[in-house]
Amino acid sequence: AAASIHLAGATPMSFELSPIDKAKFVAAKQATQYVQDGMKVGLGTGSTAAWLVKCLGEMVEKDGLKIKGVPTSTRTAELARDVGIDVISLDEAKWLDLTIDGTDEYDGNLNLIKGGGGALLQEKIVATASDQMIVIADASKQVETLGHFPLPIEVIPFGWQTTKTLVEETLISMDVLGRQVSLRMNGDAPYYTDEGNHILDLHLNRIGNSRQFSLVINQIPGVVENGLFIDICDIVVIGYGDGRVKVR
Ligand code: ABF
Repeated sequence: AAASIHLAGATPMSFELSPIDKAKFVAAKQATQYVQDGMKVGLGTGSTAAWLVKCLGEMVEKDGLKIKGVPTSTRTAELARDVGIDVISLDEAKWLDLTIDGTDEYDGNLNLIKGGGGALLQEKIVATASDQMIVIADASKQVETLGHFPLPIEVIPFGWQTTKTLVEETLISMDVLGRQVSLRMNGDAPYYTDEGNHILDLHLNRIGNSRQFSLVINQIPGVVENGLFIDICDIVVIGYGDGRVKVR
């Protein structure tokens, strides 16, 4: 399982990948086929999206691909610049041709849970501002029903404990089975998103009606956004550890 990629101006390297990294890499590589000269492309966050950014960087350097990239996090912005992608803001781009991002879960309707990496707010804004959203994932991200992965919701720091209580009461009123809500931590301190907010992780096990759930959660004062991506993703490119790729 050797992969070859040209990283950040260094000489091309060949290296062995673990099956999970190989799966992420081949999904990312396959998704680059949707990227064409002149496109404005939303660049996702996470380890799978990082492969995509590296692959696109290689195409920019080696093949002269001309794209503008709109990153979904400071981490991705840094990586994109490092590999030579022309980075612009969403306000400069206004509208995007395509966004390619990873996910934490996807179901049979291509609805998603995202935000395990903490970038769900920018990811959702950027994906929504795109003509097309492509998700790249290894096969372990596929689920029958969303919710096994804890659902992240971004909340403003002001009164976050009150917001948490309101979220818990909402879970009870919606008859959701799993009701544990935890503040995401970064060591001993609360985690801060790029927007200066906190994240509550909702351990639900199963989200029956994800569309309804997303609407109700976003009504709670203090909640900025949740990690359910409903009707946003158009295509999922699934990579496997043996190098196979499937498109849904
Ligand atoms: C982003 O990165 C997030 O929305 C999701 O939480 C995470 C997936 O990370 P990885 O590709 O490392 O599994 O796409």
